This record gives sequence, C-alpha cells and structure tokens, in this order.
Amino acid sequence: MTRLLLRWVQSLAIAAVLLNLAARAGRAADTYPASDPALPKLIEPSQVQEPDVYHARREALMKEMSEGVAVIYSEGSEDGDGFRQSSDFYFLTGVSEAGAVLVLAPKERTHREFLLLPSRDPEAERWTGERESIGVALRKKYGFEKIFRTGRLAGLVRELATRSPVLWQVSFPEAGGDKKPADLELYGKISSQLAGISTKPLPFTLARMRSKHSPDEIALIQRAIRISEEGFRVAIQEIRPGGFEGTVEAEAERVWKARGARRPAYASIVGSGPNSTILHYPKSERTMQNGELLLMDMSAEFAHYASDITRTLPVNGKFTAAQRKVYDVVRQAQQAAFEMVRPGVYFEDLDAAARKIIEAAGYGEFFIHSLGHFVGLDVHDAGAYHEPLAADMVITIEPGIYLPEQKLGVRIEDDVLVTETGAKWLSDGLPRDADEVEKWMAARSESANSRK
Ligand SMILES: [Mn+2]
Repeated sequence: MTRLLLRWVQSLAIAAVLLNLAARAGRAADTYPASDPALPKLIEPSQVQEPDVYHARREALMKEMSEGVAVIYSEGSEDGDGFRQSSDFYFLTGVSEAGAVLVLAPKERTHREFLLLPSRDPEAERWTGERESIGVALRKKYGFEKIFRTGRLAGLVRELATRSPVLWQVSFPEAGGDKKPADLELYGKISSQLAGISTKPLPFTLARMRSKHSPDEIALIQRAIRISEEGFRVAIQEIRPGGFEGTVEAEAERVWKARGARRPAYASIVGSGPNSTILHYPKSERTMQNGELLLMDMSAEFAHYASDITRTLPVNGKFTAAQRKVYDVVRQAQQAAFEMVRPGVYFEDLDAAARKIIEAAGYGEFFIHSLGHFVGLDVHDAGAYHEPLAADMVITIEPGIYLPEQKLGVRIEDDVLVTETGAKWLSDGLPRDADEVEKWMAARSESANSRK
C-alpha cells in the first residue's frame, strides 16, 4: 500500500517536472517569430552540429587544396565563460578541445583527414573534467576515422608530405598578431628535413567558405539575434535618469544566458552622454542623466555564432531636437546602405552610400569607423572584404556620428542577410526609426508603471 502511494507520488512529481519543462519550452518558443528558420539539430552540451556538417566542410577545403597537406591548429582560449574554440578550427571540426590539431591530405588514398588530440593528463583533468580516451565512441562523436595523440603530429605530416610535397597555410593569423603561426613553425621544421617541399598560401579560401552561410548557420545567427533582441527589450526597462549603465548591461546579459547563449559575442558597450561618443566604451559604470542619449552595442553569441546590434535611445524617452537631427541622419545613412545590398555590391559601395548622406548633413568628419563587417562564427567575421558580396552572407550596417563636444554619440547597427535578389533585415525585432523608438520607450514606462 505504502509502495503504491509512493509510486503515485513519484509519478505526480515526474508529471509536474515534465509540465514545467514543457511550459518553459513554450515560453521560450513564443519569444521567436514563427517565420524564423528552425534550428539545426545541436549536440548537447557543447552546442555543436552533427559531425557530417564539419566533414562536408573539410571535403570542400580539400577539393580546393587538391594536393599536399594542411595543418590547422586549435587556437582557442579560456574566457570568463569557459573555453572558446578558435573559429577556423571549430568551422572544420566542431571540436571544442584545447590543443587539438587537424591534418588534411587530399591526395591520400584511404585516410585523408586526421584529428590529433593532446595526451590525457589525469592531474589536469581533475580540474577541467575528464577527457575521453581514443576509441570507437570518440571517433563516432567527432566523425573522424583517424584520431591520434599530438605527439605523432610531426611524424605524420612528414610522412604525408613525402608523398605530396606541398604544405598549405589555410588559416591566417589576425592582423596585428606578431607571433609566428604554429603551422608555419611546423612547416619550417619539415622543410628543413625534407628537400623539395614547398609552402604555399591558400588565402581567402577558408574565409570565403565561412562568410557564405548554410541555412543551418543562418538559423543559428538568427537565433543569436533574437536572443539579443529580447535582451534589449528587458534591458530598456532600466533606462531612466538616475539609472545605472551597468544595470542595463547586466539585464541584457542575464536574458541571454537564460535563453541558452553561452557568452556575449563581444564586450558589451553601454555608454550614456559623453560615453556614447567612445566607440568601445568598456566600463558601463556611469549614472545616466536626464536629457542624454544611451548607446547600447551589446549582443549574444549562440552555439558559437555571433550577433551584433546597436541601439541609441534617449534616457528620458524623448529625443531633443538636436539629438533627433543627428539620429535621423544616421538612420537615413543606414537605410541608404541597406537599399544597396545585393549580390555583386562591394562593402566600399555601401560605405560610400552611407557616408554621402552623413557628409551632406555636415557630419562627415564625425563618422569615424567603417560601415560594417561580416558576422558569423566571430562577430567581426572572416571573409574576403575586398570581393563583391554574395547571397547567404550576413553583414552589419552600422553608421554612426560622434560629437564629443556635445557629449552626443549615435550608432544604429543591424544585421542583414544578403539574399539572391537583395537583402533582408535579420534584426527586425527592435524599433529603428526615431518615432518608433520614442513609442517603444513610452510603452515601456507604461508597462513598468502598471506593474507597480
Ligand atoms: Mn559591429
């Protein structure tokens, strides 16, 4: 009898948990427009896609190589939210382990791709979690037939290079880095041991692959954007004279994490008054004053994909005439650039279209950055910036005017998908025009008041 009762109580508890989970999932789903593309199947907990997605990318890269060997190192690093894999390596493997290396050899008959992982370290693993041993399960999980330890790297590459003597640089260091890249370091050693080996660059191949997104990637970017938009909607409740920049930032970031975003896509910028004119104001520690603008450039990363949105709002809900004049010019410049977006157009053309409007309004010297950038695995994503845009690329359009003397900075930034025939706003969930922005702020105070 007691056992029966216990079972009944247990099943009730389980039902309650399930109902609660379903309700939560429902609430989260309500937040996203039904027209958004469905997310691809993600493998928890690291939020990577199925291994065949990455395998297909390696195949495409090997087709471009056609011969020789390419070595791609994991260059990921720890940040406050854990380990973040470097994007080239992640794009090709979906593997989020530190110290891993990918070797590709398209001319080989049987095994053309190799994943090398660092040796196990029981001491370190007590701190960072146990790593799997190499076996069937790991090969299946990562989709590699050949997984070795990194101790075999030099020997493997030397052996492959004797059969096809070209060593490709496919992953390029970011501008400004002065460290010799690990692949060139290894290639130098091998070239000093074997005669007739050439080292060649394969510039832009990986960048081009990364900048043209698959439908799954677009769905992931769209979700990152929706999470960011929700963060804005919650965070603006905290905008008021006497409010704190840091509260606005904290509210947005809280929403992102609650929605499954692992980390900010970049350090959030929340600057009021004079801080709105500092492009990358990092501190968010000022008290907002009546009559100022608040510039918020803050967005989430979801499943390794970035989003990048900026809104500039009046702290008291109403633009002054002077603020509105500047705001409208920035908005017009953004619209002019947006209307030009289509396959075949260059970034420079978009920049020129926006700049023309800002210059005509007399603010030319106060638009001090470029108009936009690619968005993907990184917020300032890889891509061939000097080549024409193509369908399935995602870019930002973010004109700005910064007037330090007036303590007034305006930036409006949205994420745009290049389509076959033109462009589509991906961040279409937040007001953009000055009138809409004021209505948004007014509706916010009403709902904030009615809650009291
Ligand atoms: Mn940006």
